[in-house]
Amino acid sequence: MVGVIAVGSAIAAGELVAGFVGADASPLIAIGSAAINLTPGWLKNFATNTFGTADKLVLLSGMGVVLLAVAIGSGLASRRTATPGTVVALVLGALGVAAVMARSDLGQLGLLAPLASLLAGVIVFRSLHRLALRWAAADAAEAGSPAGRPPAEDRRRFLITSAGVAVGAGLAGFGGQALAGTGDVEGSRNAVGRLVPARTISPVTAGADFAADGTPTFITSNTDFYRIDTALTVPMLSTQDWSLRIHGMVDREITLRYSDIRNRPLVEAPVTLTCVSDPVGGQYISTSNFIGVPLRDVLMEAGVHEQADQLLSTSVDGFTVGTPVDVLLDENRGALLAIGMNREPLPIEHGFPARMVVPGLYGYVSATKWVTDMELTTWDRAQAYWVPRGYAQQAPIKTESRIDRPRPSATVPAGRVVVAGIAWAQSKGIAKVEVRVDNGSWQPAQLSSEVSKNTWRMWRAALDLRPGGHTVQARATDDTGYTQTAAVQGEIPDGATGYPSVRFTCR
Ligand SMILES: Nc1nc2c(c(=O)[nH]1)N[C@H]1C(S)=C(S)[C@@H](COP(=O)(O)O)O[C@H]1N2
Ligand SMILES: [Mo]
Repeated sequence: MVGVIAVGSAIAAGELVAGFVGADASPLIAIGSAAINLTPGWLKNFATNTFGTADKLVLLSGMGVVLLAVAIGSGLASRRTATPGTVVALVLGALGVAAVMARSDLGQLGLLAPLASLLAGVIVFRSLHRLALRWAAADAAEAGSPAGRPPAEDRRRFLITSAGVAVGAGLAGFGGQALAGTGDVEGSRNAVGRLVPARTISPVTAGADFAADGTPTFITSNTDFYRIDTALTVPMLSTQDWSLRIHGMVDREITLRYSDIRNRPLVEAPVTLTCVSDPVGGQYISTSNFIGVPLRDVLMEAGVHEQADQLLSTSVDGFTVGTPVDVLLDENRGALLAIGMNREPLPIEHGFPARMVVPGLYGYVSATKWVTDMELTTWDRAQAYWVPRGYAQQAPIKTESRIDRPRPSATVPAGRVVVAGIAWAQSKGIAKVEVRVDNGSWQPAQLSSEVSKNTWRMWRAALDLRPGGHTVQARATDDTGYTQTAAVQGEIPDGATGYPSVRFTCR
């Protein structure tokens, strides 16, 4: 019990001080983030594929279980003297200090949180331990000689102090969470208001989806948009605090404030974002009407040197992305420094106040959220976050398709069966989708109207099927004439391939 209360107090003290000096200074969160950054690529991939977007909850729960076990263990090991528990409290505290120090986005004040945590852990453990020993000694004395001091008093003191510390820790922890809350950033986001574009590129037309036949809606709502990032807690950055520095191989370094972006004529364009970790048939793909300013214009203002071939962008939490400069400067590509999705300011978890959006490139090489720094450099001089973790340095989105209906293992009436899904080849465009049943011959599917080469396209095909089990497959062909490969490949290093395949039953 002493061990558990001490560890709880240490965490609570860290949270409370982090509430004042910045949520990211929380030693618990810093250790969790360090764990994410140290996780090898294959394991991180396993975690996202197994737990999806709940992977962070799983990590935090796992940390909780480990901490509880360590707390109980060090309490049990300290039956005689307080030394083992004190050592554990010091080691845990030092881990917190090291994890917070390793963060590049925190000032020196940030260290106060893990230091408070370390002190609280050691002090609470030693104080409660002393009271517990006194009670145990009084107990033993009473057993030995009836004339001894009554143990009831020592027991009462220990229990009351423990309860007081536990309640205090609880209040401190929740207080810290409330202080660090989203309040001011949510307010900053509300203050931006609705974003109205001066120009809409490729407006979404009717007939762009076959939602009635089971495809997603053409535009994904902001709440349904898939989310992938390494951030254990969402970075909280107000428009006031945000700025973007563009430097490196440029003629003139520039720093943009939020108003510098907001006050320009904004452009809006639908773009389908895709994650490299999307398995065949997966859900890490969504489409939004992104609003912002052309990234090309911003880079031209800085004057990009001829030799610069990589843009290394960094988010406020230190995550980095490497993007080919020629793609960003290509007028036809439409790369955006985006501040909005579907006419709203970016949701905080999707990069508020500003992020990059580059059609045709997987998210990890293009879509930096909470972006605050852009350095013009070269491919051989800098490696972005995922590259040393086994992913390709350059990763254009592959031409792929997905079957949305029927669902795997579904049972549908025999006869006319409508198969429907999506296909994508951002920046190239979808020319054709074909389906086949039970390895039969490929037959063309009907395509929805094309909105943009940078978005997904929906397809459907009506089949005539006899009762029994069937397997349907699909394949897409893009506007360059390339047909998606049947070769099965995993997500690492540059995106999964293989025909999507759904097995179902007709009755
Ligand atoms: N700051 C930051 N930006 C990031 C990431 C990240 O981990 N941190 N992940 C990238 C990846 S892998 C993808 S697929 C997209 C996902 O963007 P979304 O969460 O808005 O869908 O964001 C990209 N931008
Ligand atoms: Mo991704």
